[in-house]
Amino acid sequence: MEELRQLARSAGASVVGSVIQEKPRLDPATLIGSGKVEEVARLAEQTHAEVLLFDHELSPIQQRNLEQAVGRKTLDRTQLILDIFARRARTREGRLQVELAQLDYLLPRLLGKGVLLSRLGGGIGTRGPGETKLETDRRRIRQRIQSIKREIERVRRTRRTRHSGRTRAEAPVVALVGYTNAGKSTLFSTLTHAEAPASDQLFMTLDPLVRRARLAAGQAALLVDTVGFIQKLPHSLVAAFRATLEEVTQADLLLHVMDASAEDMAEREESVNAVLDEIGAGDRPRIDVLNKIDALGPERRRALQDARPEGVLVSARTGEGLDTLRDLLLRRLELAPTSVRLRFGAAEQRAIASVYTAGRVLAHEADGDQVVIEAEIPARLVERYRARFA
Ligand SMILES: Nc1nc2c(ncn2[C@@H]2O[C@H](COP(=O)(O)OP(=O)(O)OP(=O)(O)O)[C@@H](O)[C@H]2O)c(=O)[nH]1
Ligand SMILES: [Mg+2]
Repeated sequence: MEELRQLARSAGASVVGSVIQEKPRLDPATLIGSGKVEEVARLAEQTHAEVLLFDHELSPIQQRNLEQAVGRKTLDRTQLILDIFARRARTREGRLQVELAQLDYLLPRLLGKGVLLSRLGGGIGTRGPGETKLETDRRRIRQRIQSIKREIERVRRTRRTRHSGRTRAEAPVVALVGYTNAGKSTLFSTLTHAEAPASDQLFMTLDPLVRRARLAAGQAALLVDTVGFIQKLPHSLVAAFRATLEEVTQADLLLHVMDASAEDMAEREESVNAVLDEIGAGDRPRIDVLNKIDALGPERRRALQDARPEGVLVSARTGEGLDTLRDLLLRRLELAPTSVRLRFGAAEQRAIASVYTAGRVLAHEADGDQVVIEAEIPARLVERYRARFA
């Protein structure tokens, strides 16, 4: 319930009351029992509530029945999350992805031709998908879904071209992943000296942000800040954000940022692992970053480190532990400068130029119609160069 509260606040609502029902069998018509419906209706009246939020998924029928019985707009957890995403989307790609997720959620819920999209789709605000024609039918929605998918695919291809060039030449890519509110953006800002908006609201970050992080003299990595995950993350959102999350599946290394001060850290970790598996990033090399240790006493820190010897304890806020994290990154990313002697054909200008970008050239000499270069390059690139230019 605390998480639902936080979600509600992040969607711009203020919470005026809450009701819990423990019930072994859910009511197919209204989810909660009829007595409970009356109790909720009374509470809504007393508190002047405008919206009802359910932590549980509602069927279209349940949603309609509840709205009629209580006379209030009624949303389930998925719709609430979609609503927050719709508020946060800034870039064209982000907006397209959110709209795709909303339509995907709506499509099976259209009860018949001509159902009002605004009623089903609009969240706490009026952020339903489309916003253009409120009355529409399935066929039009399917067409829209297709055209959004094509558009997203186009954006994705552009990014991929940019990305592969960047990755090879410059630096390894490290993606920050984790539960929403774990402190990913705060850590990102500290490591890159950039300003990624961070706040106590859930799903603050939507669009991925890439910046260079200097780890030691002449050694850097590209850091990617990404959208956070949550328990019961709507499947349509994961699917819609596949393009964005590609940054994660292709990263050289993942930093799994966890809020070590959260009581349910282990459950959150499970949720994150499930999403990582779903997007095909489950097998990426990973470092567990246990964040917010400034909020823990010495006892709990010790217990935490004992329980997770591989994890790195940090505070993105105070900077504690970040040197250890940087050292570990340097090692895991194999960034240590390594001497190589390489031989190129005179025509291989691009490859020669790439050595200059990748490392430090110590000597560059002609040998007949060939070019011999002595350089120091990151250890991780040594095999790749030696195989072709020995
Ligand atoms: N005490 C403490 N708070 C932190 C620390 N790091 C981040 N926070 C706070 O945690 C909240 C969430 O931080 P963000 O960096 O926005 O978290 P995020 O993982 O990027 O969240 P989303 O983008 O919403 O998924 C903010 O209020 C931060 O100030 C830390 O090391 N210690
Ligand atoms: Mg963030």
